Amino acid sequence: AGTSSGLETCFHGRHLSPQILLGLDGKNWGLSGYVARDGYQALRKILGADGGPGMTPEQVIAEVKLSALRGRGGAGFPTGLKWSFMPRQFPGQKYLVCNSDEGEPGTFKDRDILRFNPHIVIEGMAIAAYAMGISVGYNYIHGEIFEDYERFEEALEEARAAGFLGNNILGSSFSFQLHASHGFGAYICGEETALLESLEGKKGQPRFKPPFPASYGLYGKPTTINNTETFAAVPWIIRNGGQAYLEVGKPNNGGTKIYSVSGDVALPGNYEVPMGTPFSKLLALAGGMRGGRALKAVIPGGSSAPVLPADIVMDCTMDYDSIAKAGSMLGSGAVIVLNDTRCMVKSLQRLSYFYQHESCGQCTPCREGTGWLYRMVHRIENGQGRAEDLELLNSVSDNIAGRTICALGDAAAMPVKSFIKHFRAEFEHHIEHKTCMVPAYV
Ligand code: L3W
Ligand code: SF4
Repeated sequence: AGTSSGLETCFHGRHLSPQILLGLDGKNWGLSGYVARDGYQALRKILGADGGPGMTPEQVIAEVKLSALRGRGGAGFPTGLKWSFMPRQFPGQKYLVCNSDEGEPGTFKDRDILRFNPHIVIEGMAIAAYAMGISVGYNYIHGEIFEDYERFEEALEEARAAGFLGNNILGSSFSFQLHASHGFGAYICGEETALLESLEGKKGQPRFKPPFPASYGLYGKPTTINNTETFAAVPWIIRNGGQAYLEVGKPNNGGTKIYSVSGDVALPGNYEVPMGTPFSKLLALAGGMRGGRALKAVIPGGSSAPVLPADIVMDCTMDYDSIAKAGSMLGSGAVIVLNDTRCMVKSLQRLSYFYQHESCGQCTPCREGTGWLYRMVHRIENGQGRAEDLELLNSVSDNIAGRTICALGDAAAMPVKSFIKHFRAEFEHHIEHKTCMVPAYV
């Protein structure tokens, strides 16, 4: 195992130093390659299998807290804090779950981690399980990616055979059984409680929160769920210390982050850069604007994040706090770049179609509201808009946001409000002149 299959030809990871998450050059993804890159040293360290004193679970959590690692799935929740929610003395089964159900439009980072560096996720999960006293874990992998799923299964076999998973890991008293689970491709199964329902074999529909999974998770048991990229950051933190990871990034935003850069750039792909990297530098790394066109707007954190006009985003650094201050979200780190030929009405129409299609239909504001949003944007795009439509769009969005079981409702509403706020003239032109004001697509 390790260098088989033609998947490597798809590798498009580029990075500034240090590179922590994606593995070297997309080659030798297997155990030997990972071990040569210091793989499983962190697991040896915490278990004292490197000849050192080992680390207590509390010490592991303290390092993760110090690192300022924040959840890479979209919410940016502090990882060490989440781990400390897990009840230590719970008498029954507890679970660890990795959310690899990457479905956010524009996001394609987790599949590259699974494809090029699967053992880093396994090691990160084993360390997390040790820190929280968990003996069983699952990696829920998006249902529409097949080769990456099979590769992860292969990596699991390698890790079990080498004694990094299973009973009495590396001769210690710590045991951890890790399994892969293949999802079914629905976007909503990336929402953590819908994912749990799906993992239990039920229809993937979100649950009310609270209770949070930390107290009522898989099969009703305490469960910690983290994103793939979050787990992948953990081995480096344990090897090098939380302080070192923090210093790679900026205060409250530790380490590196993978940005999936897509749209009108010359070199779309995954870029791992330190937190706090200026947006302009990330854009340059992605080859700049394709064809030398002007930058019009950027969706900085996946389709759920509000759009930012060029002048605002060019002043941002790529981290949770800077993007939030600018009025958007870093989200999952999907950076969608739009040039000056992109029609913002058409762009919003595509996003709105996605959310009305992916709504699970459980709550009325989302089920009905996302359909309303799509139909209104569709009619504006098609020259049938009405003068009152923009206020109606804002009103429907306000009546969805904050009134639903899960964040999909907010995610559908936020882009609408931001597109109208920043590009109102384009919407008004469509309504008044029944045509588009921007030049043709390139
Ligand atoms: C215990 C408390 N646990 C919060 C836990 C909670 C969760 C995490 C964050 O949405 C966002 C959304 C999408 N006791 C707790 C607690 N927790 N308070 O902390 O929770 P929350 O509710 O802030 O976020 P969320 O529901 O996980 C995620 C955005 O991400 N997004 C979506 C991306 C989708 C993908 C994908 O394709 N898989 O990445 C992108 O921006 O809109 O805002 O674990 O349990 N008191
Ligand atoms: Fe389902 Fe939408 Fe309600 Fe989420 S907000 S539970 S996706 S209907």
